[in-house]
Amino acid sequence: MEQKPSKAAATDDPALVAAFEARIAAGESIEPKDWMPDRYRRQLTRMMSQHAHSEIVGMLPEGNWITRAPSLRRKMCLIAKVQDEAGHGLYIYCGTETLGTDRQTLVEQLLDGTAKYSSIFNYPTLTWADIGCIGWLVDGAAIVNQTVLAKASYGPYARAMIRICKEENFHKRQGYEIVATLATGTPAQKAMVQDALNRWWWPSLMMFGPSDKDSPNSAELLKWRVKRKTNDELRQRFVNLTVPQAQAVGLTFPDPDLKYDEASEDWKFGAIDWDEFFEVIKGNGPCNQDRIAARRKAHDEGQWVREASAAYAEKNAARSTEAA
Ligand code: FAQ
Repeated sequence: MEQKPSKAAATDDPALVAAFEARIAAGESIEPKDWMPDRYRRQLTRMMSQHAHSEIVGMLPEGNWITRAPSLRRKMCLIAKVQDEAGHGLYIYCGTETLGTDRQTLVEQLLDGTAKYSSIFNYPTLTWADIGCIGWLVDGAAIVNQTVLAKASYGPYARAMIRICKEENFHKRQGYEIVATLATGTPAQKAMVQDALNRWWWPSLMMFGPSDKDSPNSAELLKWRVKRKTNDELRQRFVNLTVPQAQAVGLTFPDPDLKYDEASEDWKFGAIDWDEFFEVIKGNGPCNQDRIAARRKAHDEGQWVREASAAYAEKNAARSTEAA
C-alpha cells in the first residue's frame, strides 16, 4: 500500500521546505522519519525502485549462461554474481520501502510496465564473451554511477550503495578477467570478445541516461543532492576509465570518432543513437518482452511461496499470542 503523504508533506509548507533544504546544504543525511518534501519522496521512490528492478531484471541475461559457463570456476563465480544481484535488488527494495511504498506495489509497477528498469538489460547475451562484457562494462558503469550515489542525501540509499559497490567491484573484476583471457586467447576467442564489445559498448554508455539537456529529473535531483554529478559527467568518467582497459588487452571500440583530447584530458566519443535508447525504454528493445514475461512467470510461480510464508508467519504470531 502506498503511504498517504502526511499533512505537512501534502502542503509542503515553505518553512519546512526551507529547513529541509538547509539540512541538505549542510550535508546532513535525510532519514526515513525526517520530514521531506512530497516531491523528494516521489523522486527517490521512482529512482530507487527503478534501480531495484534493474538489479532483479539484470539477473536474467547472465542467468542465461549459468548452465553453459566454460569451467566449474566460471560457473561458481557466475552463480555467486547473479545471487549478489538478487541481494542488491532486495536491499534497494527495502530502502525504497522506508519511503512508504511496499515491495508488492513496487513489483506490480514493474510487472504492469509502469516502472522502468535499466535499458541495458534489454539486450541479448549471445556468447560467453557477453558475460565478460557485462561484468566489465555494465558493472563498471554501475560502479561509476553508484560510487557517487553513495554520497546521496537519503541515508538508506547512500548506505546501500556503499555495500553494493564493494560487491560490484568483484563483479567487474570477474568480467574483465573473462575479457582479458579471451582477448589474449585464440583468434576465434579474440574475435568473439571483440564482437561482444562492439555490441555492448553503446548500450553501456546509454545506461547513464539521456544527455543532460534531455534529462527532466536531473535538476531537481541535483538540487536535493540525490545526484551529485550529471548523466553526461558520469558517462565521460566511465569512458575515460574504460578506454585504457580495452587498450591494455588489444581491443578496439566501435566508434571511429573516439579520440583523446589533450586539453580536457577526456576521451571524446561519437554520437550516441538516442532514438535507439528511447525506443528501448519505451519497451521496444530486442528483449523487453522476454524480460517482463520471465519476471511475470517467476512472480506467478512464486505465489504459493508467498502464501505459505504468510500462513507460517500468521501461525507463529498466533502461537506467540497463546504462549503470552
Ligand atoms: N534505462 O531525467 P533522467 C546495474 C529514464 S544497476 C531506462 O535523466 P534520472 C547493476 C528515467 O528513469 C543499473 N530508463 O532520469 C547490475 C526517466 O524516466 P521516468 C541501474 C532510463 O532518474 C549489473 C527518463 O529516462 N542503475 O546495472 C535510463 O535523473 C549487472 C529521463 O531520464 C540505476 O538505476 C536507462 N538507462 O537519471 C545488475 C542507478 N536512463 O522515470 C545486474 C540509479 C534514464 O521519468 C547485472 N539511477 N532513464 O519515467 C540513476 O542514477 C538515474 O535514475 C539514471 C537516470 C541515471 C538511470
